[in-house]
Amino acid sequence: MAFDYSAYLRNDKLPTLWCWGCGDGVILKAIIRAIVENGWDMKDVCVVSGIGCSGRMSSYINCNSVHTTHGRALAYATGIKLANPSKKVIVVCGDGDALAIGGNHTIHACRRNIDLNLVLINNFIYGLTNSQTSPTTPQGFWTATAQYGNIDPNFNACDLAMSAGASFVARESVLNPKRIEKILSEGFAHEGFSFMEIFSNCHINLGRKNKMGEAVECLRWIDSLTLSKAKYESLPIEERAGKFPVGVLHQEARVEYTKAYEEVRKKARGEGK
Ligand SMILES: Cc1ncc(C[n+]2csc(CCOP(=O)(O)OP(=O)(O)O)c2C)c(N)n1
Repeated sequence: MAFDYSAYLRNDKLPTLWCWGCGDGVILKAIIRAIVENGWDMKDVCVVSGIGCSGRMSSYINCNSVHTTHGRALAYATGIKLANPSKKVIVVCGDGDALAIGGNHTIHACRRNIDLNLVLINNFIYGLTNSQTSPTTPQGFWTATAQYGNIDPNFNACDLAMSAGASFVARESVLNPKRIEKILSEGFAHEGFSFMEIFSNCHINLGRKNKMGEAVECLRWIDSLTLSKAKYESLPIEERAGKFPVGVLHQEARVEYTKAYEEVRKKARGEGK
């Protein structure tokens, strides 16, 4: 039987404000399926988002939600989780939101290993505001702020998350909705900071402006960037530039922040050792 999304959506907010064919819709459905797979009660789930096309996610899922300021979703989410450690907190950010203005919050959330689930929708551009360069925009691409081609080197967000200490790191692309569901489901089940990057198509504000005439060309371009972890690791280092492995890239058990914080609270109350 077809999955009934309507029970998990704010149906009065539909249709979404996203452009036709935007990958954000694929990710919205995968988030819902991963919540259901984990057996989470929607009353216990909180979706926190920043500002951007991706930020609209918190408006559409029918649960507790906060649509916060640009770049500060993880700061809000950290407060929500510390005050309510039993709640399941999902944070949805764009590449600009989580890696530019909010980059600082991202690295420190990874370092603390707080039990938040960051879904980073990487469409390689500032989508909502019409095509400014983001930290993941490839070199040479046209953007509204780099009209002769972007010269900034882009960084690999999953490598950044691993170096900063995230205990679950994974990547997929909107070309594989079932695999997105799988990594989200595993990331949601993981205790600690889960960093899940999804490559998504902004065929309007990235593709079309970079001479990818059709949405499908933008998807083909995304497909050309990704390969399995095993294939990536078999490549000589000099051939890895511009390629991104997909799947679960890192998972470890590490002390979770709200648990450590509870110990501090006990000590402060004179209950600890
Ligand atoms: C403090 C602040 N600076 C700038 C903006 C304008 N602004 C809104 S969304 C956005 C970028 C969106 O890009 P991204 O985070 O990659 O998300 P996308 O729209 O691509 O999903 C910017 C610069 C803002 N709302 N607040």
